[in-house]
Amino acid sequence: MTIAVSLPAEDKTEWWCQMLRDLMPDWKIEPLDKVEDPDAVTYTVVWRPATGAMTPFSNLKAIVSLGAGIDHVLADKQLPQDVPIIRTVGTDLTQRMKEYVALHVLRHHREMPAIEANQGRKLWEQIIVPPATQRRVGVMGLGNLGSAAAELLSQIGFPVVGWSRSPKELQGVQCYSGPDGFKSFLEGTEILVCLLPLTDSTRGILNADTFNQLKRGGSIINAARGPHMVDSDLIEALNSGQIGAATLDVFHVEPLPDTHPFWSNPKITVTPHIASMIDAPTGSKIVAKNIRIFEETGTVPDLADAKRGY
Ligand code: NDP
Ligand code: OXD
Repeated sequence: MTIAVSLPAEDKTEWWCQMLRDLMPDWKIEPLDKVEDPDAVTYTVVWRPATGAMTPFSNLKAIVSLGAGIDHVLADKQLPQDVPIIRTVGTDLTQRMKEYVALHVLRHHREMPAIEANQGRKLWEQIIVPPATQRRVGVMGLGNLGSAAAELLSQIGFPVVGWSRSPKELQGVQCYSGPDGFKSFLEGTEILVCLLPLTDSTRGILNADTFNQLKRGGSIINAARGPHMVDSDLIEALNSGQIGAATLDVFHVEPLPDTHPFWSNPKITVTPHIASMIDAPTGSKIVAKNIRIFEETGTVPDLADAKRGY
């Protein structure tokens, strides 16, 4: 009974191994690249595993994604087929994302990027913004994270619209769904927040066509995945003024290469994929609980649907 753990950084892998060993003393917990007996591995716990990392394990019962998204697991073209994938989610993850979204929506709403730039020029310009009640915010994705963020924004006072694949009802949020609802969702939206999973249907969804349907001068917050964004379309929309500013937490390549134009664009705020990270002390408890339940019942509530892609 071995659990193989893999994160891109060795020290992080060791940190998670240690936390899981404390919680699961009956299990052998090993870094994935140091596994002694591949046939004994029944679970892997991974964040961005290397291609083919899981092929040696012929007795896998489930793969645990150290995060809400499973795109980083599905990206492995040699992934063993039909092995269930368990997401790692929970109240900490949702709370952190709510904080990030509220912070950046309010930052754009209150024109903080312009005010901060003015400080550098010692410029006393009183920028008067409308109250939140007159600024429509759109949230793409109404799952664990999007629905919690949308409800919080509504409580702050914004008129909030949300968009998901299937129809939803959320307190204080006008909900749209599917490709048919996309146009109405975007129309009149001034601050667009992306909290979609990365799938074949959502890749590149933050593009010129989407930007052109927003209210001119609006803002984009992408806290989902880098490949949702067509980078060149964003730069063009910022140059033309169709988009006023953007906050980006996720990128096609992470860490964002230092030659990437986003770093130096004054209209873009870059954050290093920290909107909502699961830390080992909290996350290991969720992982241990999920593995225990999966062992007992063969399923868990946080099972992803690999065919759907999230
Ligand atoms: P969920 O799976 O709980 O929710 C996904 C939502 O997206 C659902 O509402 C779903 O619709 C909707 N959706 C999926 N496909 C489409 C589509 N084609 N059109 C319209 N709506 C669609 O995900 P989470 O809320 O837990 O997480 C969302 C994403 O956030 C993760 O996949 C991850 O990429 C990202 N993330 C980023 C973090 C960061 O730190 N930057 C931290 C954690 C997550 P329906 O409800 O109908 O199924
Ligand atoms: C996640 C993330 O998917 O941190 O949980 O990006």
